[in-house]
Amino acid sequence: MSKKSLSIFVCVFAFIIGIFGGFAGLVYINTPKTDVVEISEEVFYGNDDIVSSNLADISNADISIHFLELGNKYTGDCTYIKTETCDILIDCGSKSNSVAAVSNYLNQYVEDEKLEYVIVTHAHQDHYAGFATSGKTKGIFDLYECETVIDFAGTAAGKTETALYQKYQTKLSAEIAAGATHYTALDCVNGTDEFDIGSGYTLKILDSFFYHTPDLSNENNNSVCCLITNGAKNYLFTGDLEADGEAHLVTLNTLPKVDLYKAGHHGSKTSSSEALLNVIQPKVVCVCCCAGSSEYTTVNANQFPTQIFVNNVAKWTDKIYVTSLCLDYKNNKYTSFNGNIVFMDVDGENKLWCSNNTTKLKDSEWFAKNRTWPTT
Ligand SMILES: [Ca+2]
Ligand SMILES: [Zn+2]
Repeated sequence: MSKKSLSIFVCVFAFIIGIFGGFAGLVYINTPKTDVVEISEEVFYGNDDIVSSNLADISNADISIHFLELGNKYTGDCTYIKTETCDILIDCGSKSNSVAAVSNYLNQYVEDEKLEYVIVTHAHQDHYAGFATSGKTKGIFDLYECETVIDFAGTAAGKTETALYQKYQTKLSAEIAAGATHYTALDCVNGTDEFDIGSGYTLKILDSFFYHTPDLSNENNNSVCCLITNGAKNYLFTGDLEADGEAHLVTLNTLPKVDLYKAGHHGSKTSSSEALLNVIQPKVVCVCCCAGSSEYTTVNANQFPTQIFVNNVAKWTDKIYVTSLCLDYKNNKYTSFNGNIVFMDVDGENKLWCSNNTTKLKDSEWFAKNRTWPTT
């Protein structure tokens, strides 16, 4: 064989192997394992079944709540909420380069380049990087007119000297100079804490101990917490609030049972405590994370969503959904878990649409390999 035909042969061979390997990989990722964990139905609390929905329902929904994938392997939060009159954004992580994924998504729904409400829960990169850009990198404040911005009342020690925080303040100041109304969460609880967001819904900024006395050692506890409610339906967002903050939250506020709870702190073992869950008794729980990632720990059970989180939530619901899945952190491989998760109220009915699938966490292949469902 000549050198040329040998190299053509090698190329073609490599191409076929590549196609075959890719196909085998896809089949591997998509094939459900047969040893799915058996679940005893009496574990559950008689939640209404959520109706799986289709994309068209989003435009008919009174409210839609979207938990977004962030375009990289890093865990972070970004929640977009749409009513008939308002576009609301709670956080924009995980990194400044997530803004591309987030804005591509938002632009499908935001018709006037205006976000009526923006909430920045706390000064951690995985929540506010998308607001804290500089130079040519456009952030949320550059791309959208943000009408009302509500952010954290305080930060941990030393935070205000960091470069990211200063970028955030620069962008926020510019947005305020351009006409935005700005409140800290403490301003809200001392003044106006309820905002009419249309479709009969109210955004209520909840009271939290750490607005008044910032947690100087744990930034997560400085999270802005809010409830979206129309009296019948309730949706709770607590940022990365930790168990001690949750204990204060339930004493400072009269919390209702909730239809939807954004898992605190990405499904960490230090949030979604019994004290909170016993009060809110969630029907559906959405986790913003890249599941099974070693970003924060190599201890499997403590990787988001953690085993302790599963144990705590399982008492109330098996309807747990997760945005993204980490395949290989070191080699930058990640994919969708449920994908972009959209929870909706359509004429009083809770509906769910996900860009990848609506498989419950406990029925997933990842769960069978990495978590167990409690049996009592
Ligand atoms: Ca708007
Ligand atoms: Zn976080």
